[in-house]
Amino acid sequence: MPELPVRAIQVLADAHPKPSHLYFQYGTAGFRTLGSTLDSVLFRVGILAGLRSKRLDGRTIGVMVTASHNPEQDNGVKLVDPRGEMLEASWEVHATALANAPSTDAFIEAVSALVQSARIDLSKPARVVYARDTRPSGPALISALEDGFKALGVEARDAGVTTTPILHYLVKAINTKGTNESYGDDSEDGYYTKLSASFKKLIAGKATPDTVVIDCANGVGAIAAKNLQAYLGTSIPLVLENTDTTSRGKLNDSCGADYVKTMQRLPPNLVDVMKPGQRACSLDGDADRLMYYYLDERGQFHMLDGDKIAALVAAFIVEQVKLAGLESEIKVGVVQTAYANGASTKYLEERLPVKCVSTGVKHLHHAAEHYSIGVYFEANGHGTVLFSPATQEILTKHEPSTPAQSTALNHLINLTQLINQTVGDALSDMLLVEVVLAHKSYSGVEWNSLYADLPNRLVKVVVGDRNAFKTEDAERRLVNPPGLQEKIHELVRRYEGGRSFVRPSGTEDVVRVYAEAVLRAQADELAFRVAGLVYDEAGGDPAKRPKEFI
Ligand code: 16G
Ligand code: MG
Repeated sequence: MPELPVRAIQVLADAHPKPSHLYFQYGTAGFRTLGSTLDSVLFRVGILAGLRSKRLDGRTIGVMVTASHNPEQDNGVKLVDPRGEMLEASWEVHATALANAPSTDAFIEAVSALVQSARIDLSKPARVVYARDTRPSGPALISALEDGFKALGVEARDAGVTTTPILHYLVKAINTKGTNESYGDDSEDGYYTKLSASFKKLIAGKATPDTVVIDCANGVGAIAAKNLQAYLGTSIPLVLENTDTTSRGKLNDSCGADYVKTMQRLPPNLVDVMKPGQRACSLDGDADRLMYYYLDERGQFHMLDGDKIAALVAAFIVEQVKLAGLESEIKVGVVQTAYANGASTKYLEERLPVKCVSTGVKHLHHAAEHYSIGVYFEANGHGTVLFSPATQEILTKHEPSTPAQSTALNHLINLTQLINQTVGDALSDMLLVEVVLAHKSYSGVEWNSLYADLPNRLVKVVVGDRNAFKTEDAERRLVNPPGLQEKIHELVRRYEGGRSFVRPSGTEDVVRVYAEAVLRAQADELAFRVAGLVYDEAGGDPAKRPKEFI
């Protein structure tokens, strides 16, 4: 039985000491904080990823270095499991334990304990594929990660600077290579070819889509969008904006999907670019979120968020399943979180099964796996569509009995190729949206009118200890602090169409309050009043109480 290469780990670990005053937590988005503090974390993640691979018999694990939509000075790292999915939840605890061991000796002890408790066979190979986004802190963090690989003897493949969804694609493609479940060629070329070829098939015979403006958030999505554009050729005219990935301070600055969703307005530098009636979309800093919008004839901004994408896509898939004559065999369902606009939930529930789960991709993804075709989107624009293995088999084996059935069946098969089934993917989702719009002959206006969003408001409250807030029922009800939920409920009752919930953030040290109501002013008032309750309950200093917390 081989032993841990303690000496090699020791020497390299000493070169990446843990800052003594910091505590790191592997949360919904992996480790994420100021890039300059993450050196030891990256080294240790290198070792952790290797151990995870050994545990899974040498299957390839992914490591993505990114902080997504966060400001440029932040960075982060997350692990990707062999099927291209988020790291299994039980290993989040191991990640946190390894990251916080105070010294090299304590770290080696923690690694040994993990090897024992997870029964890791050290004689197995360790294989990892890794990538980073465009953040300036990326190269140094990657070299810390590579030291981790070196210490454990990991066979590591550098995927360079690329998007989070492409890294997930690579992981799945590598692990399914040569099997009958092969996901595609394990290269960026394989990814672009797969997306562009299926897109072209899906829009064949339809009018070429109008020009779409893509706000690339000055991030890695700009590089990927440019590559994709070359593969797409003339099938769809794209105009790429916010593509400056080299000037400091530009990443996610007044642009990108998160900016659009939270500010509910155009990125300022698109104001002069967009013409009335024109569609545009924003990617986030690692290109796994997508936010659509358009300006109407009067120049008014209209946002088409993750909920609107879910409504558009789910209705289209249901229609194609019916047309293919597969209604009784294939059940389509939708997964949302409590942040889904109430109007979207109502629209979807009238048409198909809808499930609400806790925030975070892993929860949505797992719930979506329970349907034959599971559509999941968070309101913030992260989402995808999962086709179960049984459904994929039905699609390949089904014998259509009419030309119309055959056409719909082919559309569904091509959708399984177009859609990134490992994780939300802004570029794949953008092409998916354009396919549906082309098939329905919808402009942004018709798409937007599927249902009218209820006015809503999201407020952050800074509290002493966000961990004092505990929720149940997919975060829709607070169980701690005791008595607070009753007070919220009492308030909500007074607002027409009122709904509000409170949950601790998984990525920031705050508590989030969401509220919606039939009228804009009422949604705002409800959000601020609930925020006031939270602030008072959490022991906020009365002198510092924000004045809008009525
Ligand atoms: C992370 C999650 C996203 C979630 C957000 C919530 C992943 C890959 N990303 O970005 O799904 O919506 O966190 O943030 O799981 P919050 O907990 O701060 O509200
Ligand atoms: Mg992201």
